[in-house]
Amino acid sequence: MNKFIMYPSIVLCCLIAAISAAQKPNIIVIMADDVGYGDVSCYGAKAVNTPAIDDLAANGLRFTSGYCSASTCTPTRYSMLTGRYAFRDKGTGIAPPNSPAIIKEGTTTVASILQAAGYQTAVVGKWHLGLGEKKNGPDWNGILKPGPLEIGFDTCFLLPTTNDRVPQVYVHDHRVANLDPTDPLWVGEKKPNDNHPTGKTHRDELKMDWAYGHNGTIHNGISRIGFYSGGNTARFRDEDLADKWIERSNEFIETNRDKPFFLFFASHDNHVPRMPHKRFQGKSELGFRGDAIVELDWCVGQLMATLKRLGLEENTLVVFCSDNGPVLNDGYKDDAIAKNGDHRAAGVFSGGKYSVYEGGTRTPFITRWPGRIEPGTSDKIVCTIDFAASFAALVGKSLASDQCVDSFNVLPALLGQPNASGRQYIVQQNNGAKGTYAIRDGDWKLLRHDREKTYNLVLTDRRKRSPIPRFQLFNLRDDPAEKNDLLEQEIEIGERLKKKLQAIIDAGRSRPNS
Ligand code: NG6
Ligand code: CA
Repeated sequence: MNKFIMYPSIVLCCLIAAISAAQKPNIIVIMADDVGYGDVSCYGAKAVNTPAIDDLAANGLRFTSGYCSASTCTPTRYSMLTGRYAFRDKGTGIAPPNSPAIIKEGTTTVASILQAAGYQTAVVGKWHLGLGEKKNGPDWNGILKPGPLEIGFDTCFLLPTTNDRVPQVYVHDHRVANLDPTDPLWVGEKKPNDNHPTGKTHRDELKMDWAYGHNGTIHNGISRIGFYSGGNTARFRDEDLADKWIERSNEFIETNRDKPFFLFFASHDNHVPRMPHKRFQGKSELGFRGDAIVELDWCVGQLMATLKRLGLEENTLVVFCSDNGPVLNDGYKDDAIAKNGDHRAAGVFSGGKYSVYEGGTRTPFITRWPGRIEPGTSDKIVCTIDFAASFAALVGKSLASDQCVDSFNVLPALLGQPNASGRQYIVQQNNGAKGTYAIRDGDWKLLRHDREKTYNLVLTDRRKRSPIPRFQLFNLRDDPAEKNDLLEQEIEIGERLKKKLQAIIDAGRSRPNS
């Protein structure tokens, strides 16, 4: 007897499974680097034009209260992947060149949740979450493990840290790509020998000078944080990064066009050193800082064109976000301040990168899914830390109470569903577990600086820190720029928020136990 007649229910089950697998939407998270609220034209920029990002917004949902969870890179990325506030865990601050893997092997992440739901998962671009065992750090000439593949990614193609840190090599899955074993790669904190040229000793030869820090090993005419030697066949040019990210992303998307996939596209634009490809140089009024945003926009356009070409647009949720707010001078003399004119990189907000004023974490945030997301604008509070719980809900997975403990399911808000509430509150932090926090609850915002002084203006040199009180209280509806401290007037609100923030810190979690 024909097997299909014998086991009709099995056949039916398989069919249903196949159909639902096909219907699971692909997910692409595009995370920009150091791009502020006002840095793209659909959020008000005039001196830089971003047609592809504007197109996402015109055909998707543009959030006016979209956040990343920290105002520096490593903690935002840590929280985005793990769904945990980075301040809960030591070692989550800006990672140095030889940082071991910060996220422990086997941790539940956005990637592992989607992988378990049948997705093919990839990260392409800037990693900055460390590689290798805690004890030894990255084994640059051997197997770079643990890394993304140990926390749910099927494949990765990475810039290991940020490009102002050594080394300038790609990591493909567990290895440095194109490494010649006869020319081993060495990475360290001190000069390998007295003759090693650095930004200090060979400053006149640099194609872009450093302003502070960034005066270690020179590669491609730019000196960096840290030192390295060898690995010459593996080294890339800064100008080619964006093209490489697109090439590898396109390959991944094409290979997996018939399966559900998750792509974390981690652009390096516009982090320093800003060195966009020649074809983007001079394409904004802001110098290389703006030109790098134009390069990012080109990448967004390329990804969208690939989806269109493969007929995947209707079945792909695209999320555009940033890892922290803007900074102008971040250690290189690239004229970002001189050419800024009246451009407001953080929009109407105060602060920027490194700060817990709104400019540090309130960033462009757009979701797009044709047919599922009604185009428009949303004022709901959403955060990159919510991807884990929200995408889990999207693919029908539930989270155990000890998984992704600060990630809220804001899927209805991300999809713009009527009556969706988004978050009621969000905790903001600057870097690692150092005690600089803010909590936004509705329209109220309390800032708490336990240790560090803050950076008041995006335009200032970040070394010029100005002291501010330990606590400040603002009403964001009336005072989005956080200029009018109401702590002394609104004593009850201030006390309530101080307690709420402390309770969230003490509880070790913030998603209610379900
Ligand atoms: C800082 C660097 C800055 C940048 C930042 C990380 C100096 C003086 N400053 O320590 O240039 O690299 O770290 O940026 O070295 S992030 O976006 O990756 O968090
Ligand atoms: Ca960043």
